[in-house]
Amino acid sequence: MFSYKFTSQNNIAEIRKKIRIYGIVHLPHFINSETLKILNGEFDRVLTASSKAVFSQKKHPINEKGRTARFSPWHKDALTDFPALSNLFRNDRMREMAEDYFSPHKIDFNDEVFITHEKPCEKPILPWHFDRVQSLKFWINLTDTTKENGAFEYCPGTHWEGHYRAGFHLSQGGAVENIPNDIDPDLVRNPVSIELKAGDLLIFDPDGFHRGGIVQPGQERRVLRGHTHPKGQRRYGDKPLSSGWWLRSFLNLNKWAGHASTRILGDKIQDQTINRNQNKS
Ligand SMILES: O=C(O)CCC(=O)C(=O)O
Ligand SMILES: [Fe+2]
Repeated sequence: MFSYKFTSQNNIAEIRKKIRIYGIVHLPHFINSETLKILNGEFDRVLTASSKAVFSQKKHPINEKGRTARFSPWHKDALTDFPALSNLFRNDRMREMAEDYFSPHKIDFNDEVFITHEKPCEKPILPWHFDRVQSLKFWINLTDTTKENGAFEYCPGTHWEGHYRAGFHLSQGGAVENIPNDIDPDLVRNPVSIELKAGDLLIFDPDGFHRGGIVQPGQERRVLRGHTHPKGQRRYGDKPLSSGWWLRSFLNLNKWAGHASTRILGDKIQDQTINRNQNKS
């Protein structure tokens, strides 16, 4: 069994405390081996089969031979087409953890499940970043996963930095999509490569800095993750006259305030963190 300072018992108060401190919590043995077998079968089907509960099937954006799918466990066909996957991400215990974490704010509990199958590739699965859209993620590897399989990596404690970086950008009148989120490599602190047993549950705040590792020749990585969003939180588009739309307009005085609303940084030490759309590496 793998154990980390952010490993926890299945206890709501302890889970909340570990996510608050580290941005991440590890719950060993969340799924039994019988269910894992069924989930592995549904995993293969969800990437290719046609079902109205699956709303996207694509190549992985970076992992050249990798596949991805997006699935709604709440769609009316979900329970019939993918019963184990749907039941897993409709799980009441998971919901309790998510509600406790965001309380008193309302949530859209696992409104999307993102499924990825990564294959050997020289590039990391994803670069160091934090997510632009706010969420809490429930992550499960369907096979035992080590560094060789491209294990997920996370910098414990950096979720506070990502949280304030995102808030700063938005209050300066930037859009969610344009948040500079691919972290300057010099600013990555104390990364941990999170090796897991199949069926362990990882819950993380993606405001923390994270990336996917490198899948070595002859290896693969099979991942399920449920995305829980705070209800009504800004996404990529801003509707005309919404609060986000006003913040982005010239009426936002922060746009004119220069260094009255920022700290000064010399040109030679500037933060090199860039937005994903500008990242050509
Ligand atoms: O695939 C990975 O290891 C990184 C995943 C990631 O960036 C995310 O789930 O937000
Ligand atoms: Fe991410």
